Amino acid sequence: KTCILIGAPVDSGKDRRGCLMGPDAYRTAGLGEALTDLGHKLRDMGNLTPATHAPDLGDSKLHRPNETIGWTFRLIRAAEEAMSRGLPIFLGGDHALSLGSVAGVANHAASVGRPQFVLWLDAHSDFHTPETTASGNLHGTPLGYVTGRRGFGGFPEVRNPIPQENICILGLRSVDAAEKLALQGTAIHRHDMREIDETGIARPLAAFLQRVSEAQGMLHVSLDVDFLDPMIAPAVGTTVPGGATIREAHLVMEMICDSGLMTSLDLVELNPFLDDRGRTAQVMVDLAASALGRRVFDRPTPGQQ
Ligand code: DIR
Ligand code: MN
Ligand code: MN
Ligand code: MN
Repeated sequence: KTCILIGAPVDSGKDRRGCLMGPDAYRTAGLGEALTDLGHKLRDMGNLTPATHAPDLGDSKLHRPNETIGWTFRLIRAAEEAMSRGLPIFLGGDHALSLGSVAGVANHAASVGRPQFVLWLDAHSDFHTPETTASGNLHGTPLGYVTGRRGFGGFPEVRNPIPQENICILGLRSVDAAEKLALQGTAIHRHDMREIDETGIARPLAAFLQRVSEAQGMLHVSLDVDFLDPMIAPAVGTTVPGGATIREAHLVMEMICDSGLMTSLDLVELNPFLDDRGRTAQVMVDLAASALGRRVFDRPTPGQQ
């Protein structure tokens, strides 16, 4: 595959600063070398900047909405362009980058006549709108945006909303009341940590990958650092205890790789300012490598053939 690294140092999606250093931390941790070692071709587009936007004057309940709008315009275009040339890996940056990355890849999927699916690996459901968010942090809104929820005035129009049933969220353990209420009325597949404890993480994931495969869909994977347990991934502003273990996370990535379905990837919410000698950046790089072919021995995934 040709992997296209797209640095997206988005830091406007929440008030705690530091995610802007994420793209360079992934490069420093050896993401490019890991991918070329696996036999992939590599293109690094460097770090993007947001499209021209109005200044944020601090007069909104939202945190830096105009800068996030600028990023969304820029990233939609970057995603559309990259999809025709390879497999884009969006190096965040906070999760607000996914308003643009997901909307952009969905436009490409529509242009080639294939359905777009999204796997969301996150402690949070990120299903707010600018109207329902309590924190004012737009990193809590990308799934609301890309499914076509109302309330995103000033943002680019979502030309190809992701159908609810094409979305699967794994790892949930912090869902705000307004999100819970809104999610209850949807067909979004959502699996909380209790379910993962009870059934294992492979079961809901295999079922989802099966649906993507049957529909011959494109698959965007959005990996939020806080999907992982804070013990193994401390470098994120919104840690929630009780997250995925290192082995659960690698299994997810290895199953994604075996499926052959992934067409784009976000690595988001890494805040290198909070890291411990680069270990979280390294875990994220290793997970990306698993998703793109690194393994100990080849074997069929149990339950899939
Ligand atoms: C919270 C945090 N639900 C909010 N969201 C995060 O601000 O809306 N998403 N951290 O990953
Ligand atoms: Mn998130
Ligand atoms: Mn999260
Ligand atoms: Mn499901």
